[in-house]
Amino acid sequence: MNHILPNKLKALYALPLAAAVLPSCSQGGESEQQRPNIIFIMTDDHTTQAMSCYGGNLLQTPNMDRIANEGIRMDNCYATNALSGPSRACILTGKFGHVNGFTDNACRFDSTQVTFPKLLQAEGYRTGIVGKWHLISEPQGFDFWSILTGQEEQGDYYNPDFNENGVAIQEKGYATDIITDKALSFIDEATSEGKPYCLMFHHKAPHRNWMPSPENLGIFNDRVFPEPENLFDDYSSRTQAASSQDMSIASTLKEDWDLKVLTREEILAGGNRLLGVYSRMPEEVQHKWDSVYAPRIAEYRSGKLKGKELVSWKYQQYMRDYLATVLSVDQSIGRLLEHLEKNGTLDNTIIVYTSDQGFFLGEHGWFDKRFMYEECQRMPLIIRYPKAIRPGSTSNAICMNVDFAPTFLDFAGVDIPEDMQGRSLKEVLENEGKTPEDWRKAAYYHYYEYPAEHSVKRHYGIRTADFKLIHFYNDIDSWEMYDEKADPREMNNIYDDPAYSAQRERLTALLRQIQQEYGDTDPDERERVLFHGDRRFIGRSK
Ligand code: SGN
Ligand code: CA
Repeated sequence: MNHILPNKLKALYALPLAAAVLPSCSQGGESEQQRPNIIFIMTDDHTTQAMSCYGGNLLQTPNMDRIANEGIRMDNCYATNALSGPSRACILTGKFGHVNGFTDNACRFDSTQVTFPKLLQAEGYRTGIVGKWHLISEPQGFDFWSILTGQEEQGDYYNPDFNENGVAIQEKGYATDIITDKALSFIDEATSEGKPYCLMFHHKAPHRNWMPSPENLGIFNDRVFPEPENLFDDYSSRTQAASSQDMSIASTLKEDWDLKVLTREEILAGGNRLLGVYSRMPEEVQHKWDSVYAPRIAEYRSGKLKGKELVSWKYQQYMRDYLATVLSVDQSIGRLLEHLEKNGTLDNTIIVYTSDQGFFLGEHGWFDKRFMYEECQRMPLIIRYPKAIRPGSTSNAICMNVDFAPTFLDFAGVDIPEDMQGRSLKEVLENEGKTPEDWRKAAYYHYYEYPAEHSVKRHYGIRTADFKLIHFYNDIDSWEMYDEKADPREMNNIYDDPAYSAQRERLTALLRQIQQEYGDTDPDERERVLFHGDRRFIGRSK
């Protein structure tokens, strides 16, 4: 019925419909005709293994868990390309990278494209983005933006620089706190105007090089985290793509940047990458930093750590820093929820928490992402909106980051452009996570950034409920296939296993069909043409 109603009428219709489905969830006192606010929280590189609501045993994330417990946890949400810029471009446009033109981090986003914030803005929403943007061109479709700049737009953890509606500014403090302050003041302004709003609330954390806040510096230094059972993976049965990457805990983590085993004197002497970020910290924080990292430096230099023991040790240091930055994000979400509760708008706000992609926390011996393996292809996705979502729901529906744009438009009662390639999740969310009959059977993936940092070969593939099929191409031509139920850690490549030949044929046919459907049929050829995306570093192409 929705598609024959004009937008405004649809918006009015949407809520009573949801309320009819979930009578116990409707909120007394608030106007049922109010269009929902949308707060889209996205972190950078936060993975489900580091969220207690996804069963992770590394740390507690009570505020994220609250969103999941009072809303829905999506268990099969996938990035279409596990890299920041590409994921963000898919989210804004509802289209895959080969269509929106942003295929790797060397691209510049064509901001003249239709995006969901532009459409919401045109329908009376106040729109804002705070934090990481990473798409290089200036944001369009936002009434307010304050986006991180520097280090090729990754921004800084301490005293970060921003582009705020076109003006360069530097803020004092810790990025996660500052971005939260900006989010809350946007919310206050929009709320006082009485307009519905859409806020993209995008943290830098927990991106490399994992610098904790002053309060959380060293907070996990007494903890020993469980190692993933495949920390010492030997890649047997996998293709050369797995063994030729450069993202291992054993050898890729840098002493200065990642492990932080430099003394103050060494940092200040220069010739290291820490100097730039260390000198942004106030002196008292530098001193806390020095004392927190001193025992680590001593241990590292004791000469006692060798071989596997050294790798295990590096894993612990990596976890301590990464998880400490996650803790600040969880605290930020706590602040947000409390703020909305106090101003009375919590239940009329769709709160989404996700990350641009997942991340390896030592699985296969790695950090970083990029591969179409489960840990980083999977995105966390939890959503709270009691007017439509029954608290405590979970869902196995296969969704992708291209679904977010149509979902937000749908909830706002705004027409979804026909050329958006994702599908609205509204129906799934309103039905306690049940997968509709005609839902897609697979998530599509395509990674392009090679040759480049971390040396992950170009590849594409599909993930169904039970299997994964991957084709690595460009300077290799090799396939991997996994039985996800029998082998969730993806250790056993069954592509050439005769017992799976029927499934292999079926999956290959499905992959080709999906590529036809999405118009992604000739990856090598398309790479030469470079469509309407504008690249900054030509060197990263062929
Ligand atoms: C930086 C990091 C990489 C990371 C990319 C992309 N290197 O270049 O480890 O893969 O960002 O990350 S660093 O030495 O500068 O820390 S993304 O999330 O933005 O795609
Ligand atoms: Ca990222």
